[in-house]
Amino acid sequence: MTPPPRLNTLSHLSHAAVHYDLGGQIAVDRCFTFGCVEKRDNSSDIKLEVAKRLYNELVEKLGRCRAGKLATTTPTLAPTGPVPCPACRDCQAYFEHGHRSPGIYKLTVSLNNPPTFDAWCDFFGNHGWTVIQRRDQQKASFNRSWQEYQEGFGRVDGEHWLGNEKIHLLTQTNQKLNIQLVSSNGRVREGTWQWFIVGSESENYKLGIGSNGYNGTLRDEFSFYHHGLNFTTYDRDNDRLTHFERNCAISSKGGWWYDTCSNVNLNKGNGLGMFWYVTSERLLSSVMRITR
Ligand SMILES: [Ca+2]
Repeated sequence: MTPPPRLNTLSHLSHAAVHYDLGGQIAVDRCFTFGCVEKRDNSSDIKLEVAKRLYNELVEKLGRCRAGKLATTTPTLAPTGPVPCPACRDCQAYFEHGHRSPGIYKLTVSLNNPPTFDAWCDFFGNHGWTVIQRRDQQKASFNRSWQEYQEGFGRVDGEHWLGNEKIHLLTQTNQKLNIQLVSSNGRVREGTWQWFIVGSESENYKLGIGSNGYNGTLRDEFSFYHHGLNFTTYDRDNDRLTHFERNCAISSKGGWWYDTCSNVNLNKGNGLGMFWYVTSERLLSSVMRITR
């Protein structure tokens, strides 16, 4: 983790605010929150209840900022454990606030347009990972409409798709993607891509995934075959299968980034099974998760 910046003077608070907006670190979080009160306490969108709760503590912190005392201390994560994160944008931000227990966390991707939502966070490899897809029981249907894929479906503590709009918002900053698959013989395969982005709805939630720096035990069929493809559902055909206006999402019974159909499809309908080209074993579970 990059060491948090040191705050010597009040003039550094604006830099701290920018830093916080870009992902945040605990050392600047509190000073930023106080600055937020100063600048925006008449604004309707400020989370006043949070500001009030922290106010007294922040006054003391600001005093230390003014005195330059923060420069003489090393601002680090609290050694006693996780600290509250009222506006964490992703699971990596929770990691930076000391959280290490996998579970459901509330994410706020944008303060100005607050689509606050629940997501499952995993913590490993010095990162907090936001789960965007999980299948294990293969009981939840993934044969869903454009709107359902857009908004997300399922339970975040079970089988689910987080939602294309949320994934789009989360991938506005550079993201890594990790996929883990478990086969019926118990074999675990995984892979991590260093660049992953999902476009906006007007771009048909187009997939961007880079092969550079890929590492894992899965053959990288995902970036090789699926990079640059639009998302398709049974009611929104954006695939490259044009013959007789056929739709890959209908034949595969699930929404995905289809070409003329797929070498990788983790949303394939129940009964058809999740699919990863050249992996002949039956796949029992999958999880897709992202981090900064
Ligand atoms: Ca088609």
